[in-house]
Amino acid sequence: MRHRPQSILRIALAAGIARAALAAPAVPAAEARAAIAGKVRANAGSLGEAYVYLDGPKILASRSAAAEIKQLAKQFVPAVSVVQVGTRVLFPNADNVLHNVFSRTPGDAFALGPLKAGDRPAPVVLRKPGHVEVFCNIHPRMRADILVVPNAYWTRVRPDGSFHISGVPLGSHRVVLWGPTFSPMVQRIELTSVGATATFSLVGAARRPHANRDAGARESYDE
Ligand SMILES: [Cu+2]
Repeated sequence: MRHRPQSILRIALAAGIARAALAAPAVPAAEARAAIAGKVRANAGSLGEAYVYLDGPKILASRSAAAEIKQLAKQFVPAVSVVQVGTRVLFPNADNVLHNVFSRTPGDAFALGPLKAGDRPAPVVLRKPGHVEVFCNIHPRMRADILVVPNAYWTRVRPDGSFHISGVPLGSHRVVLWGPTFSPMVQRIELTSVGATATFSLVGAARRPHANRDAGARESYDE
């Protein structure tokens, strides 16, 4: 039985590998994370509504994630929303007049058709990250801005210009500053275990005029 010692060796090796596998933790160690802190400089009182998010891989929102933008007093309420990709967005008509809600934003376009007072149309699922512009076919002044973010790493900038996103995996990230009234700004940061800082300046930045429904100005995003 010339091959027997080899078999024993193989078994021993296999046992060794099995032991090594058993010794390894069954669950990989938690991914190292840290916080991104930052500041948006703006002229006093001019910051308005602003958000910071991390551009990167799409992570769908949980199935239960939902947001509501109602039609009330011939306006969309709220006028600005941030939702994670995959979120169901409801557009109930809380007015006594007819509305007709639609978006032509590529990748997230929809048309709900005529909505009577009290109608609650089926939710719209927004699948493409970016800035989605929503209008009403009947009332040209009605407008809603939705920022569809690719993942859960986003926050609203505080009135003093500071922001903080915690629990972010270490590595290189594209930090985006977005608001409905200015062009988005992007900054790349390297997040280490001690954290990272991102600073944006809106001082002197051009205000973005609100596009009407035909202009459809739009940013591009990596996917
Ligand atoms: Cu309307």
